[in-house]
Amino acid sequence: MRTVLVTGFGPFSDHADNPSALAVDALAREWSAPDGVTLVAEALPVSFARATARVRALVAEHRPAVVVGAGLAAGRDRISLERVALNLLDARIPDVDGAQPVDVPVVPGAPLARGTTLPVKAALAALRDAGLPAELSLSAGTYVCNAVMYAALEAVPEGVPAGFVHVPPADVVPVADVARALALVLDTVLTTPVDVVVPGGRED
Ligand code: PCA
Repeated sequence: MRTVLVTGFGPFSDHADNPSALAVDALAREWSAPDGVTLVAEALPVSFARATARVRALVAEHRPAVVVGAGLAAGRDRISLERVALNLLDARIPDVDGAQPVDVPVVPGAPLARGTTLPVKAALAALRDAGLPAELSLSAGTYVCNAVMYAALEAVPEGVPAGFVHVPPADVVPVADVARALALVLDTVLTTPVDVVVPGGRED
């Protein structure tokens, strides 16, 4: 049995209903996992300390074959497949525990960046083929989502794909579409563990 770990995030700031947790709930109800695959889905607290500890504990407990995190990016209008987690925290607002780290690393002494190990270009093609608004993103930011992506990439053994998906507010992309996108990301990584090599760079 292979386990797939998918996390969302609970409420924070003025986002009482975090669409990432709602989409992960919908995924857990609706995704038909391939034979031999089980899904572990959980909403994490928007707390630097507790969310990173929890994702590490979930990886240690379940030894997942795939890890996909999801979180809200309120300013984006597309489902964003994150390419890079930074070993840098710079919180614009305090987390739900009141912590507001500024210019400190997620993991002291560790490399500045870790790249996703999800096949994000293959996943992007699958999302676009399904008519979903999607893009690659070069940074998961410097808040709790980035910390969780960095921690997950550090926690998994070599060869276990892990990464992060940022999702727009529910009035921009409906939760059902986000759930469908997460299912497509999982289906892609389970069938295409090595990414396709197609240009993904942009003129920003
Ligand atoms: N979005 C925030 C933290 C939790 C969430 O859903 C972020 O992008 O860091």
